[in-house]
Order: sequence, then C-alpha cells, then structure tokens
Amino acid sequence: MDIYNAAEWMLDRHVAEGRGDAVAIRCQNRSTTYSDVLADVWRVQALLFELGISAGHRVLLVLNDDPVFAAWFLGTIRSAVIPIPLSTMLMAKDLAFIAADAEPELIVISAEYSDFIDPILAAAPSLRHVVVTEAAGRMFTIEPLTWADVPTAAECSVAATTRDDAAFWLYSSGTTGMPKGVIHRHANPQATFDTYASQVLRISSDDRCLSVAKLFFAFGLGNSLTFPFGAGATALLEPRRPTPQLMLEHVRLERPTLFFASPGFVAALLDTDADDDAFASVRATVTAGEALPADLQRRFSERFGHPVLDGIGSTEALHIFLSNTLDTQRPGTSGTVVSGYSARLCDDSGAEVVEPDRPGYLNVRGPSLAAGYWRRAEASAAAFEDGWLRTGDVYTRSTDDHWTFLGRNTDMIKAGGIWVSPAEVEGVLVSHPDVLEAAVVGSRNDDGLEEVVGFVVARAGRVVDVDVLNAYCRGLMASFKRPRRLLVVNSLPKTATGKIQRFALRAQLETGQP
Ligand code: 3UK
Repeated sequence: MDIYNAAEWMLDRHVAEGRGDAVAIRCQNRSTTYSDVLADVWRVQALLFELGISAGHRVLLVLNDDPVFAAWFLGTIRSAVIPIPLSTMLMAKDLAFIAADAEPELIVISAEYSDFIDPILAAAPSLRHVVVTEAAGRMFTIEPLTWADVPTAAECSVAATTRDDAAFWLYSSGTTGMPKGVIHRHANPQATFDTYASQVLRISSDDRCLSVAKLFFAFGLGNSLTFPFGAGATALLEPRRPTPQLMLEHVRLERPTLFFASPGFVAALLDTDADDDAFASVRATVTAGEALPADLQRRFSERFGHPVLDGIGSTEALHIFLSNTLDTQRPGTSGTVVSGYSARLCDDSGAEVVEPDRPGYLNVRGPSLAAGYWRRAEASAAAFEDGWLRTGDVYTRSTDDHWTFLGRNTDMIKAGGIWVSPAEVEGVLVSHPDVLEAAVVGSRNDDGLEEVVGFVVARAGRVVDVDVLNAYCRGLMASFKRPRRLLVVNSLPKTATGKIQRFALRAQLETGQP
C-alpha cells in the first residue's frame, strides 16, 4: 500500500516545489505563507509528541476560522492523530455529547469558548489536556496550555499513513437524531479537489477563496482549506460571526475570486444596499447546504454579474457531487453529476428509478465518501451500501440529466394523496417581494389528512398580507400544492448549520403553538 498523507498533499508539496512564500492565508489583515503554516504545523506535532498523543488518538478543535485552525488541523493529520473540528455555534451540552462519544485525549479551544471547557471535561474522562489558543484567564479542572506557550519546533516527520487510513472526523448535523462522527480517509480531501474544485470551479493558484460557511463544516473545510491549499491559492479567513455587512467589507478589501455561501446568506445579501459592482472581483459564487430557489439564483447572478452555482454535497460525501457549472446554470436545479461521481435514484424497495422526471431517493458513489460513522454500525449500514451513499434526499432527473431536489425524504408532503415538494412551494413564497424566508410543512387537518402549511418571515421593512400572498400563490402553482394555511412568524427554527427544522414546525402545529 502506498504511503500517502493528506496534510503532506495540502501543505508540504507547495514548500517542496518552491511555493513556500506564496500566501496561504489572509486573516485580519495578516498574511501567512505556506512555509509559515508548515512551521506552525511542526509546533503542533512537537507538542503532540510531548503530550504523548499519538496515531489514532482524537483531538477536538473548537476554533474560529484563523491560521491556528489550519495549523492544528494539518498538524494532527500530519502526525496521524485525528482532528475533530466542532461547531462553535453549538451549546456546551451539545459539545459535551460529542466529546463523550469521540473519547478525545486533547481539546484545543479558542479562549472565547472557554466556558465550555469544564462541561466538556466533565462529559469526557478521556480528556488529558487542554490547549487554549489565546490567554484564558481563569482556572479549569485541567490547567490549560496556551498556544503562545507552544515553542517553535524543528522539522517533524510525516506519519506513514495510507489513503484508506482515517484522517479526520466531522460530526454530522442531522436535522433529527443525535450527531454522528463521520470518519474521513486521507484520500478524501484530494478527491474533492480533483473532482469538484478542479473540474467544476477550475481553481488555480491565482484564486482567493472566501467562505461564509466556517471550517468546521464539510462545506467550509473544502472552501477554505482543501481547495485553496490544494491549488496553492489563498484562503481568506474570517474568525468572527459572518454578517452580510462584514462579508461585504471583506469582499471589498480582500478581492476574493470565489465566494461560497448558503442560499439564506445570498438572500440576506440581496436584502442589503450593496452596490451592483460590490462583487466585481468574484468570478463565481457557490451555494450549498440547501436548495437555492431559482428566483434567488437569478436575482443574485443578475445583480452582481457573475454565475451562481448551486450544488449538493453532504458531510458523508465531504463536498459537492451534483452541481451546476461555470458554463451552464439551470436555476432551481442541482445541475449535473460532478465527473468522478455516479448518482442514481431508487424507490422504496431499493430498485433503481430509470424513467426521467420520476422522484426517487438519491444515492451517490464516488472517491470522497466517508468510511462510515464512528460506533454506529447500524446507521453506517443504513447509509452506506456497496460503495453507495444513501443521501435521504428525494430528487428527479430530467431527460438531459439535470437533477432537481424535491425535499428530504421525511419532509415530503402527501396532500390529497399527491406528493408535494416543500422546496417547490417555498420557492414560490420567497419569490414574493414581501417575503424573506419561508418554510413549508405537512400537517394533519381535522380529518387526519395532510395539508400544506406555510410559515413566512417578512423582509425588513415589509409586512406580509396573508390574503395577498395566498392570491399570489393561486396564480403560480397547482391548487393541491397551495398552502391551506399561511402563518407569518418572526423567524424560523434552524439547526446549527442553518437548515430549517421543518420537524420543529410540524411539532408546533401539532401542539397548537405556532
Ligand atoms: C441538503 C442540499 C438541496 C441535502 C454540504 C456542500 O450541506 C452539506 O452537508 P450536510 O451534511 O447536509 C447534506 C444534506 O443537505 N443539501 C445540501 N446541499 C443541497 N439540498 N440542494 C443543495 N444544493 O439534504 C443533503 O443530503 O450538512 C454541502 C458541501 C459539503 C457539505 N457537507
């Protein structure tokens, strides 16, 4: 078996090939070169050695997006230690659950989350050490080291891993159930680069990547680390919580060429008074995480003058496997299969749906799929079979091979005995000028039959008139799809990754407390 290490591919390669002085990261107006990152990676490796943290041990990273994240992520991987980036948007109890599950030896945490340290330690007796990346300023159960105290180190060697060895885990943020550790192999980052980043984005060393999605998401990890580092390009990192104004300022100052965001963020940007040339440096915007409504795709693309590429990825597949391309975008679809992946639709019995335009459960196969879930044999068997991943999404495929998202399997609505796609109805609702966001769920009426219910959030400074919106819907969709109830709310319940929690809305309707 060939020796291969993901960190060596992302980092050492550039230094070895004479690109050590290229800027790997721009963060808070400072440049970090590839050589600088490698020097910090050696510091991490020397410390891991000193603490007795070795191959296969886990390290939790609760870090903001900055050069220290890159050093710890790549430094652990370079030593065959397993980094587990965790969401900084979670609560202490959520992190504690994951820590108990992952049994880590070490946690590396930004000082602003230091209140989480003791609850995490309490939940995970396996933890032996804490590193706080800035001064912490209080006492903890385990006395923390600070990153500033970690000395510079001489060159450290690359662990002799192979492509199939576990490299890092990501905890999946499912909309139901408990988070699961998704185990990714050393080969997987490069696989997402060789497929999506190279062929769809045509990334090069001239690119400057700016992602609204943070590094702890699979989406952000690709956008802000694997893709720029794979290309010897520059990652533009922002440690703070992203707001439209902050990101606009970033775009103005740092001139990204590739911009990555969720559809919700695209909507929020459209709601600002940004100049039409605000994104002049950007050659493409990528959205993922949920379906991008056609109307938003067109408005953003037209206003800011560059292609907007919707693509679907998942934590289990590591990045995007169905996507629109720089040359062709078909609004309202996830585009076509990214070269290197295969996709198919299956019915309830597992048989392949071959006729075009018929809904089926989306399965995907490709070189970046996770090895499975940590200690979840049953869930692993349910999601991964014969090299295929069951995404849980319902899609159609057109005669010319464009794929359209209809919903996640459990969110699909049967109204009057006919399938209704919540995504489709939401697309119509959000195309109304008074509506910022919408969520559509199925709810049982007095007869016990499912009906379509829409929740809408008004755009800033606007008021949604339910009768007006209802009349608007009447003109734009088949009668059986039209929401029988429309509720105006201040906000929609969302997961840590920003996905609307339709199950929470269904529960609210059931208990009569919308
Ligand atoms: C949904 C989409 C329609 C879909 C992700 C890009 O979202 C990512 O990963 P997650 O594990 O969620 C996966 C699920 O989210 N979804 C994602 N993108 C789309 N649905 N259109 C889309 N464009 O249900 C999928 O199964 O959080 C996205 C790259 C890496 C990722 N991990």
